Amino acid sequence: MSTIAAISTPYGIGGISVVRVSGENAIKITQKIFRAHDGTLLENMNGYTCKLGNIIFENNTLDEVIVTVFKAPRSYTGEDITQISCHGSMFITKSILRALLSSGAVMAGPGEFTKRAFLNKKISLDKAESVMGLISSNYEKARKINYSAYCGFLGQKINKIKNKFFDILSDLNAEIDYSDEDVPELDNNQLILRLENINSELNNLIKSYSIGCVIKNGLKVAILGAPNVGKSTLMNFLSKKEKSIVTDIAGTTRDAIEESIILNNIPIVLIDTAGIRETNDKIEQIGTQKSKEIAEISDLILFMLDASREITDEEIKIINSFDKNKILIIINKSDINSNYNLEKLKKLNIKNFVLISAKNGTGIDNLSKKIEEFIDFGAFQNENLIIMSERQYNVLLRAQKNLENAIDKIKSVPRDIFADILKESAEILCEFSGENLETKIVDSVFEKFCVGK
Ligand SMILES: Nc1nc2c(ncn2[C@@H]2O[C@H](COP(=O)(O)OP(=O)(O)OP(=O)(O)O)[C@@H](O)[C@H]2O)c(=O)[nH]1
Ligand SMILES: [Mg+2]
Repeated sequence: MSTIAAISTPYGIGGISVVRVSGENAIKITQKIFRAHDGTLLENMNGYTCKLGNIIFENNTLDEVIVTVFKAPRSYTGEDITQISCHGSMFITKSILRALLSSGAVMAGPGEFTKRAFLNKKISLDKAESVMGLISSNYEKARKINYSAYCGFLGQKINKIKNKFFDILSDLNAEIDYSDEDVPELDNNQLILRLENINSELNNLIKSYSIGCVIKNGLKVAILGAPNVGKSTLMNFLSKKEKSIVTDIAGTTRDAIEESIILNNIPIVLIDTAGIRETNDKIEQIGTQKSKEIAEISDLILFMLDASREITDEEIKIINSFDKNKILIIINKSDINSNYNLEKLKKLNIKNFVLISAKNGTGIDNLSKKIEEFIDFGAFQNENLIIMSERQYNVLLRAQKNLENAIDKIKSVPRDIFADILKESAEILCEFSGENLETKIVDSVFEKFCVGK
């Protein structure tokens, strides 16, 4: 395999930058451009040690650096690695990379270091995916879940499920192989119970993906309502920015305005929309239509009413046109006189109401509590077992489908065929950690990584 090199730190100015080299000739290639101050040759260094020296290329001393050496197989990739820590100027860092490429290294592709770690069996594919998740974690919950996956909790859970499959398969094989002898036949109901138990464990993991998606991409929350109820005021309060224009003129917001926020450790993509109403204004008509479309694709609709007046028939009609399971009614302007008619609101058949003042922040704690309840984090107390990757989710779905097929057929097919179907489920589960996977699927995982990781 070729020897690869890439800049592993972010593009920009920093205290230091790191250029990483991995492969059979990593030490030889780095040596071509490095002179240690004490004359030590890199090949004579032990793994996990470093030397101070100069990078010299085409008779030009580029920088004073520290080179750290890792020797195969005790390195991130499992290959020989050198890491050059230089002064953190983009010009210096790029010059060192160029010197390495001129000396025999090739430019690393996205995620190629981690891909080599996987191919050299240093890490499983699910762990590699968690590395990517860790790098992109930008708040505590995401870090925690990705770190659990990185520590292997998910992988261990999958192994436990796989072992349950293998136990059943070995009992089935004993029954098939010794059918003429005194081995008692397995009771179908007992078998079904054992398989249902596996199915429920798979199901918990599969269900956790909805939370995983929220953690990864944020919950899409649209603020909807009639003009002038205070939607943009709420957007600005929650985003702590003057993101949307606020005026007392109905129809101020004409287009959807989006902002990512973290509310009580919940990542949210908040969308302020144009007030919905029947109007002859062409721009407002388009805005109203757009608001309705956004409502359709959002995970949660915050439908805002004005506490100083009764709900209108038009508002009732709009609320009734949406999926009620994803509506939270916000009654805004609680700081002024409340004239909303609770009896009328109760008839809407929506369980969740929150009284707030977007202007002074009253009730916002309650609002974030309601959003948390909506996501139902409580159902997934075990943060070590949340699926964040679409690939892993699809592996689990396929394994489950196969298992359900096996349960369906338990009484109608011969035992050896039944055992084959079950074996297939176990084999599908092996893909979770990357065993038995086609190269193109492995490649597609690493293509999403950044270069240098
Ligand atoms: N008293 C009080 N006034 C509020 C509150 N929230 C918003 N307002 C006022 O209501 C008016 C309309 O606020 P906006 O946030 O622009 O309302 P909107 O729903 O975005 O309106 P459109 O963009 O026209 O659909 C402004 O004068 C706000 O200052 C509140 O909680 N209390
Ligand atoms: Mg507005």
